[in-house]
Amino acid sequence: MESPLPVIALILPAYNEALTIAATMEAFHRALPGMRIIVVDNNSTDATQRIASETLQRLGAAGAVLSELRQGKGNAVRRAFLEVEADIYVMSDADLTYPAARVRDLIQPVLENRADMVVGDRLSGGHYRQENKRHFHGLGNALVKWLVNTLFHARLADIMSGYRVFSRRFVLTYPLLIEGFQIETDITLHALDKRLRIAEVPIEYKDRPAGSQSKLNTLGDGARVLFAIVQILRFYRPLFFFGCLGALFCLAGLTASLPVFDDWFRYRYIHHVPLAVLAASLEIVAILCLGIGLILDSIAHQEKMHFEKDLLAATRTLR
Ligand SMILES: Nc1nc2c(ncn2[C@@H]2O[C@H](COP(=O)(O)OP(=O)(O)O)[C@@H](O)[C@H]2O)c(=O)[nH]1
Ligand SMILES: [Mg+2]
Repeated sequence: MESPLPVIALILPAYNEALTIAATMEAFHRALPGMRIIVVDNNSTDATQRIASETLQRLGAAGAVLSELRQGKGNAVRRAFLEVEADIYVMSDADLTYPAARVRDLIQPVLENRADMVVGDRLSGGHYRQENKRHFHGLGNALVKWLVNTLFHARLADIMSGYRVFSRRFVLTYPLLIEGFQIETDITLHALDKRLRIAEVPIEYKDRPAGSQSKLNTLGDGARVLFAIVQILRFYRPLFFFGCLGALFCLAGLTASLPVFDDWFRYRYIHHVPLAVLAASLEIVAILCLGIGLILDSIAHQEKMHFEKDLLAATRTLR
């Protein structure tokens, strides 16, 4: 008996994309007519929702327009993951920046069970650098990418692409806690940390068409990148993170203790009493940091054990 055709669902989170939503849906429908199209609208103040519903009808495509009240791309994708049953999930922006025509190339590795997640890589072809007008944005991304690749001994080209394909197993075992925009990085980190297979497919990337606005603000980017780095280290390398913090406190404590030791060796008496108290306190904080790092490290280890068990269970029920 031939196995039934896999159900493929396209998830398009959309917030105020009236200008581009219809063209995006059409392009994907043309590329793969059997695909279900799920648009997750998120309190758009323009006609996104109406246009999406009309387009869905006009194309005669299976799918739905969901409306998620909690704002944020992460919340929208979560809603789709919770509500939509499929064998393969495709995620893309609703802004015409990603090439819909390449969707078959992205699906193929998952279809052939060569990957659990496929990422449309905008960077290898050089298109993103040409098209993306926000340069600081690029610099911050490069820094986070370097950190992620170094921590996980990986060589990923694009960790923040919004064009991705997931296997059903991936979606069923990914705990989506992110509400907003860091969702792409979070998914990549999850895949690396849990040793899921990632395949990258170089794609072309176009800037948004004139008049269409990105929902990312570049102003807060520096802070956002720094925050992202701290979060990554805190969650994925807690011993390293708190160990470094501890080392800093230890060093500060030693520096504060120099005059104290000097007193002791010269006069056999301590004149710098406040400094002595400060030094001792800093060393206690240093030890605390190390202890916190050790505890979190073993919690992370246990989490991984639980995940591996869930993964096995999910895999067994999938068959
Ligand atoms: N549902 C929903 N979609 C969002 C939200 N913010 C952004 N998006 C969508 O997520 C996609 C990526 O956002 P975009 O502004 O293009 O980010 P960029 O590609 O990094 O510039 C687009 O399709 C947006 O419409 C949101 O709060 N809710
Ligand atoms: Mg976009």
